[in-house]
Amino acid sequence: MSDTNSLVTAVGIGSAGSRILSLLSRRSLLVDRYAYVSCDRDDLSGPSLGGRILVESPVDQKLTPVMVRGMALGSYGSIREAVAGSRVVFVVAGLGGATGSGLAPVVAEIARDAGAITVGVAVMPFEFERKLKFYAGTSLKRLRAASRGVIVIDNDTLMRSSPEDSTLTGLYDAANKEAVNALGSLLSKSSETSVSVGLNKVLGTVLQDGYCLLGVSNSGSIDKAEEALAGAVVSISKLAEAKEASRAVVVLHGDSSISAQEVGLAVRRLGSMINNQAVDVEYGANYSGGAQLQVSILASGFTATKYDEYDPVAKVLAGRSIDDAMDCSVPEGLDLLPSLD
Ligand SMILES: Nc1nc2c(ncn2[C@@H]2O[C@H](COP(=O)(O)OP(=O)(O)OP(=O)(O)O)[C@@H](O)[C@H]2O)c(=O)[nH]1
Ligand SMILES: [Mg+2]
Repeated sequence: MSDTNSLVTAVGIGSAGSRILSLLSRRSLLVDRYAYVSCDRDDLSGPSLGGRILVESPVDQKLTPVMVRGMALGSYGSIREAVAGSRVVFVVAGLGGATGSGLAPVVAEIARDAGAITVGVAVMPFEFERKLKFYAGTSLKRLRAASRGVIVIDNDTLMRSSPEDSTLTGLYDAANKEAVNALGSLLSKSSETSVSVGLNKVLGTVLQDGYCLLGVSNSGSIDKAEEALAGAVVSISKLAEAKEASRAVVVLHGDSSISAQEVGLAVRRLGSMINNQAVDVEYGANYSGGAQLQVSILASGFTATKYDEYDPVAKVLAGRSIDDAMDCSVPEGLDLLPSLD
């Protein structure tokens, strides 16, 4: 890798990706540069920092991921510029809609081809958004294929802390607060109010085979570290077989009363809670929060997740592919036919 590739860039795509990244960019993070890509002008009016790429789209039809990819062909150059010179690129998107699902894998591919270590950050649909599951499932696989690692965040995990009578915007606000506290603590710089995990350790966990899942939970009880840790483990168990985890990072986010003992407890107890004492655990702490303690677990090594069910076609095909396109490929080593000149 050349010395010129030194920046850490984060790209937010579509409505959820732009909103979450814009909130994150207000924190002091190990990210040098921000950029946003969307078909919706509104998504680009929120962020105060960073480049904005508007993909022009017709307003009179419902978009699909395939259409968005087609419309974005003219924006590849701007996307390439936005990620140029990066050592690491985080691609943040909510999957299931047209923009995030269509473009997250494309941006990841462009960043990978520019020589960056590419990490997807995928926010998966709420359980009630059944219609979004298929696009979310297919896009997650494409994003995985185009990235060195993918952090998966389930919207239902993030929703657990919000009251049942929340409005949709209230739900998003609560989910975003949860996601931003967790991701912000994982990627924070070391300061007076935080003991940073460090980018190398986070990447050491994320860049593994399979998927990397984010579990989150809060507690204000007397045993808050134990209770929040257990809740975070439960949230991961809802997505995959927790004992498959091979590496993990635990971060505690709360006020200045978080003790070293509580951090130690979380690190020691995690192995027994997921039934895998061999799991390799890193940790960090952030003291800039409130009395409620948030415990986030980033765990990796999951080969099977509940999202495999989101794409029933792939399940039926079991690794085979449908010959449904007019694309063709020439086997390697075979000279191109003269007629193609
Ligand atoms: N956590 C969180 N999820 C969101 C937010 N906005 C949308 N989502 C979810 O993210 C997924 C994708 O939705 P959007 O981001 O709105 O879709 P998009 O990528 O903008 O795509 P289109 O608008 O369809 O072109 C869905 O499951 C939404 O529920 C948000 O602010 N926070
Ligand atoms: Mg949108």
